[in-house]
Order: sequence, then structure tokens, then C-alpha cells
Amino acid sequence: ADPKIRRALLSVSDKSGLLPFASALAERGVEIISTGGTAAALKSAGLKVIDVSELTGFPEMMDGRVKTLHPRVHGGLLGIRGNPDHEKSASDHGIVPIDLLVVNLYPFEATVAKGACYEDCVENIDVGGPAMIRAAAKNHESVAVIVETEDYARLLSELSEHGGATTLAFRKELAAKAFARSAAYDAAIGNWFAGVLETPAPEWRAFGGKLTQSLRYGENAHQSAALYVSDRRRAGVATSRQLQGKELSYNNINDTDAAFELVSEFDAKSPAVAIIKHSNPCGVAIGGSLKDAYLKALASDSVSAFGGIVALNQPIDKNAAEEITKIFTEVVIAPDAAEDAKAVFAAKKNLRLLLTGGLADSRAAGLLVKSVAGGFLVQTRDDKNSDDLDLKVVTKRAPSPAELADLKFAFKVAKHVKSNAIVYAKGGATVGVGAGQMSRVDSARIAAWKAAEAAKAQGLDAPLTVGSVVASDAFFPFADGLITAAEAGVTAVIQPGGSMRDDEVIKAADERGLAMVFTGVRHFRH
Ligand code: 93A
Repeated sequence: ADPKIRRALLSVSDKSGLLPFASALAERGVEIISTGGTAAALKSAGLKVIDVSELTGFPEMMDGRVKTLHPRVHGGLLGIRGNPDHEKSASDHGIVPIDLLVVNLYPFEATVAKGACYEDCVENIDVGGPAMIRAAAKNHESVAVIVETEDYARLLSELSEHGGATTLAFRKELAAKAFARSAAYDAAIGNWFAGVLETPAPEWRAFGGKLTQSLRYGENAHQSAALYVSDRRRAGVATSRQLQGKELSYNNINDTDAAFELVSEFDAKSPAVAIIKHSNPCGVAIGGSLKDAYLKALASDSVSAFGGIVALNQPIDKNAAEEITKIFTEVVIAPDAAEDAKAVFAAKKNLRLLLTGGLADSRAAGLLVKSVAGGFLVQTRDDKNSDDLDLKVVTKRAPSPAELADLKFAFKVAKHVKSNAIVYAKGGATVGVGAGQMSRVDSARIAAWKAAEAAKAQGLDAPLTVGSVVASDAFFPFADGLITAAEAGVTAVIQPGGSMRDDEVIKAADERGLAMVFTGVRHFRH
């Protein structure tokens, strides 16, 4: 038979929902043991509570650092019911069984998120709570463990259904959730600590996050998926606020991330807009206003932009909102939006509007994780912003100031294009993007071809690449890629350099009167 809950230990930092829940337990005749603050809250509501210090025979001490770390607590949670040896130990040492544990931990994540000082973060590392959670979850055969206030109602209805007991299936589910919580909690502590260190090694980083959304499916309908938040301080898609529109899908989130990370390369003072499809930009531009930047980005590849994701690096104004809503767009993401812009979006019920509260820091440290069969790869973020690079002119001709501005712009965009990446740009806007090809020269050709198509669509006689500049995310291994770009009409080139054949590539540039700069930094992205 399933064990009836006779004794419960309640120790919670988040006291919301505590009183009605504890009252319901008390009404069922459950004996309640509690720690200082929790006990005080319960007593002030007139509930009968046994202080944990009474149970342990020790006062809560050392500023609460030692409250529940005692064999009378852990023996009560861990002892195997019906095991003669365990039961003898229990009776020898005055240990009584605890059938239900309700804990929610010191708010470590929230303390870090609000920017608290080092000492406060350390003090909010809960030790006794996770120890009890793990003990109760290990002994799920007999003990139920609740780690979230959301589960209070479920437990009470379980008790009603099963005559004051819980089923093993329910306790197993609670145990799984409890271990997930303690793992995520420790991951948050490990991550924070790695961030405190001057030079954290990637292997000291822990991975964990809070499940925030079960998604309807993954990249395809037969795959399941979920979204976890691992760092609430970071402005981006995972921590953004959705104002309207349908639930985000896995692909939406992936693409929206790509879009917002890209616009975050640009200074918040100057308007920048990116339009993303299948995690690659089909148009990116800076402009005098967000509307201007959006129109320039759209002109780069207006066909692909349909059903795309639009990211902006400034609070959206009404003019931009009106322009964006003229074509079908899946998601719009920005730091904020003016009230009249929100009103414009509100008329498009299906459009999802996400506000992040700020720009992502393109220079911030952080880790990227990618799973591989049987494991996962970890690397630090590509935190190199083109504005900080030391550019080296390698050709006879140096780029003009206008060319230089476009080169930096194009290289920023290339960082966010899947390799092999080739980006043509002119006047602060992309005019052709070649992404994800196995050969660099193919990316150069595809981007040029797309620019020619875009020109045709706009009724222009010359391809948009004429008079543009080109960026390559990695060095040109041969001169052919550069020659393709030159034939498309570029006047200047930016690339990392470092190929065995750099001399050949530089010679080809000089022969065509091109200006070329080396960045010394590569931006592979796969
Ligand atoms: O400082 S602790 O790690 N030491 C303990 O022995 C201990 N036992 C419970 N923190 C401990 N707790 C935590 O206290 C619980 O996880 C809960 O978050 C909090 C509840 O304290 P109070 O009832 O005094 O508000």
C-alpha cells in the first residue's frame, strides 16, 4: 500500500502559497516540522508547527547555515521503511520518519540576476536544502518531495484521490524533478563561480538551465523540444518578453537568436536591422532611422525576406513598425517598442513581438554548446567585434573611408553567416549573401548571382554588387574566390588572411585595382 503522509518537513524561501498549502496538510492531520522563517510564517497564521531545532535538539546556528544538517532530519528522510536494521537505528537514536519534504532553495539565481555583491551570492548558496532534496528524492520509494510552489496543488489533489497517500508513480516524477532542480541549482552556482574567476577554464563551467517552455515540436514535427533559460541576465531571445502572437517554435527561437545576436554587433546609437531566414541573414543594413535601415535590408533580398525574422537594435518606433508589417513576418525582436509601434503590431495577430530589454553584448564572454553523438562540444563565444580589429592593408591601394566603413560592416555580417560565408555590401547594406557552401568560390558566385537577381527585381540595369565591397569569413585559399568577387564589381575586400597562397590572392587584387585588408581574425560559424 502507498504510504500515508503523516509527517512533513517544510523549509521554503519562496513563501508564496505556503499558508493555504500547509493549512490543507494540517487539516489532513499531517504533523508539520519547519525551519525558522517558515515556522514563523506558519505560526503567525495560527498553525501548529514543530521547530526543526526541537527535532534535532540543536539550535539553528551560524546565521542559519546549519539548520537541518542533522541525522534526525536526514535519517527521517533516508531510512528505508520496513528495513529492520534501519528501523532499529531510527528507534535507537530517536529518529522519526518524514514522509513529505517541501523545500524551495535560497534564491541563488535571483540573487545573481539582480547583480548582488559577491558575499550575498555566496550566502545564498543553499547547502541544507539541496541535501534534503537529494535525500528525499533518493528515498522516493517512501518519501514525496516538492521543490516548486506550482506542485502544491498537485500534491493536495493526489492526497485527496489516494486517501492521504501518494502513488509511487507520482513520487518518482517528483524525485526526477527534484534532481533536475538540484542539478540546475548547482550548475547556476558553478557557472557564477566560473564567471567570478579571472580566467575560467571551459571545463569548470557547468551546464544547466531552467526549463521555461516545452515546445510543440523540434526542428521537424516528429522531434520534441524544449527551451531552457541558463542566464537571466543576458538580453536575448531566451530571456525576452513575448508581447503578442502565437507560441514560438524551435526554428523561430533559433532564427530569432541569430537575428538578435547579429544586430547586437552594431552600436546601439546607430539604427541597424537584420532579416533572417533559416538562421542566415538575407538582408542587413544600418541607416538614418530604423525604417530606413529596414527598407535597405529588405532590398537586399526581398524575396527571401517573406516570412522572415526581423531584429532591430533600437526600440521600435511607429514608422518602422508600419514598414515591417507590410509583408508577412514571423517574429520581430528588439530591445523595446514605443506604445504606438506596439499598437501597429497589435493589428497583426499572428506576428510575434519579442522585447529583450536591452542589446546583447557582442563582446561578452560566454560559452557555446553543440551536441555531438555521445557528447557535446563546448567553446567560448566568438566575442570579436569588427570595430575592435586591427586591420592591415595588404594591397597597393588602401580602402577609402567609405569602403572601409562598408568593409567593417560586411565583416560584422559575415560573422553571423554560416560558413563558407561571403557578404557583399554597399552603403551600409548587404547586397548579396552567400552562405553555407562547401566551397568558398561557390558562396562568392551565389551571392553575386543573388545580387544580380535583386537588381532585376528592382528594375536596375547593373547588379547591386557593382561598386560594392566583399567580406569573407575565412581566408581565400586560392585567388578564384576573390576573382569572382572582382568580376561581380567589388572595389574592396576584407578577409582574415593567413592562406599559404596569400601572395597570389594579393597579386590578383592588385592587378584589378582592389583595396584589401586582413583582419587576422576568422569568423567560422557552423
Ligand atoms: O544555510 S543552509 O544551507 N543550511 C541548512 O541547514 C538549511 N536547511 C534548510 N540552508 C538551509 N535551508 C534552507 O532554508 C531551505 O532550502 C530554504 O530555502 C530556507 C528556509 O529557511 P527559513 O524557513 O528560515 O525561511
